[in-house]
Amino acid sequence: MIYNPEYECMDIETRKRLQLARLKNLVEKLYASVSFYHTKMDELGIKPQDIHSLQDIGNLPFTTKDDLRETFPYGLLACPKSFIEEIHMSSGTTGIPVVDAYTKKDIEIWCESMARTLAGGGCTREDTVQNCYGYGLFTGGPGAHYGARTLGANVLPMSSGNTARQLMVLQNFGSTMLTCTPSYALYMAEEAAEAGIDLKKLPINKGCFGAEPWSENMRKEIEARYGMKAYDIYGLTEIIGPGVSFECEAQDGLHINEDLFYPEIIDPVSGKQLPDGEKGELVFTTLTKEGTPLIRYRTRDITYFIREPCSCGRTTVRMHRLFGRTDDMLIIRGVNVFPSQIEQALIEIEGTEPQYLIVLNRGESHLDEVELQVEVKKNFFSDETKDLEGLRSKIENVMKSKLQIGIKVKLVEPRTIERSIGKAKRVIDNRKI
Ligand code: DLL
Repeated sequence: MIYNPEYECMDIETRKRLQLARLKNLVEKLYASVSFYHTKMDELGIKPQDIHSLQDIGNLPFTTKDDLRETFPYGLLACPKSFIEEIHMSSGTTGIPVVDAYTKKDIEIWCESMARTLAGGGCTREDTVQNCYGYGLFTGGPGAHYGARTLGANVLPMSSGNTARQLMVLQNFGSTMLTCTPSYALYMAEEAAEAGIDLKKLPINKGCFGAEPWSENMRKEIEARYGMKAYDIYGLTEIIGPGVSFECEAQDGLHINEDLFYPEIIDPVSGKQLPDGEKGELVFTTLTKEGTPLIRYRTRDITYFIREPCSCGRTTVRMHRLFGRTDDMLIIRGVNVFPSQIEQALIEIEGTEPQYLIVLNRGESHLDEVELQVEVKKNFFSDETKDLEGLRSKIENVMKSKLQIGIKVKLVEPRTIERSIGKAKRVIDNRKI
């Protein structure tokens, strides 16, 4: 279902005109009201009236995570503080967290963008949404909640964790849609199997998963275990939370709500815009926000744009599911490695689960050493050491050929890698650099 065909299926030229009008408005407002942007634009010698076309956005300054941290918590507020009705914060795994402050209108924008998102995954007012994203400062729980309410669906505000209770609710409340991180969806499925619950026999038939990297293999695994369609959804606290982009029934790229969040792809080193189809860093300008609007925010997420028409009828640009982050990129003995590449390589190896942990150490020779812990499928975990040894060296060979570096593989028993109820932790970096 398309929640808002007027905007989602808008003629492309009409949308461009709308984006330009919104951009001009935003730049004028921020130049006048936020000293951070006023100073940055002055430094670059650009005035609001210099924006004549969408291409001119390339002359505007970027905003970075460091800028947000330096102005923490209210430095980028573009309205009186009394207009703020809700505040959210990133999980802030490193350093000071980033803040999104929402006015009434911002919450409405969030409701709209999340209604589009859940509708993309097939949600209607007939659905019962079991929402197991965390509620609180994290945007996942409240975002999915707002979207489900806007669609008129029934929402179960579970939050994350307490898996036994999640399964009890799943069995008894007729939940038809699941919203949580993909790793938690898999964990719940494992617990269900352990408890003898056949998820495929329950009404649950679709889910919207995001907030962390996941692979096609994880999608297949979730779809098979639940008997459902699993959709990728993307967003970040700084821009609105979840609701920035989402998959439709075609499951072929994520539609960006580009009338609300203007996207660009840039070369992360030179900062230059890249042509469609080229992989680079995703950048967003929030076109309609009031509380903490951002110009050209560098997400550090890596993807490329797909402009070909989509079979669903939406005309919005799509982004390929994320390839990783510029800052999650590991540099191992000088080679750039993304955890997602390791995951992608693992899926091709029979006998392994998509559960892994990358442990980095700097050895006595001062060389980086990588240990990849991989869970072996239950039925593969035998006492035959030679079978396991064969699997281990196969994984090492595949990694060597895909990543161009040698890594040590350690096979671990099923369900020994710690599961998370929120975002999964895939890397432990013990290197002291
Ligand atoms: O994770 C918002 C969200 C909640 C998105 C629920 C989807 C579902 P943050 O905590 O600010 O916000 O983290 C944002 O998470 O820049 C990406 O690196 C990563 N991320 C989000 N969605 C995906 C996804 C929420 N579908 C950061 N695939 C982003 C891969 C994702 N990574």
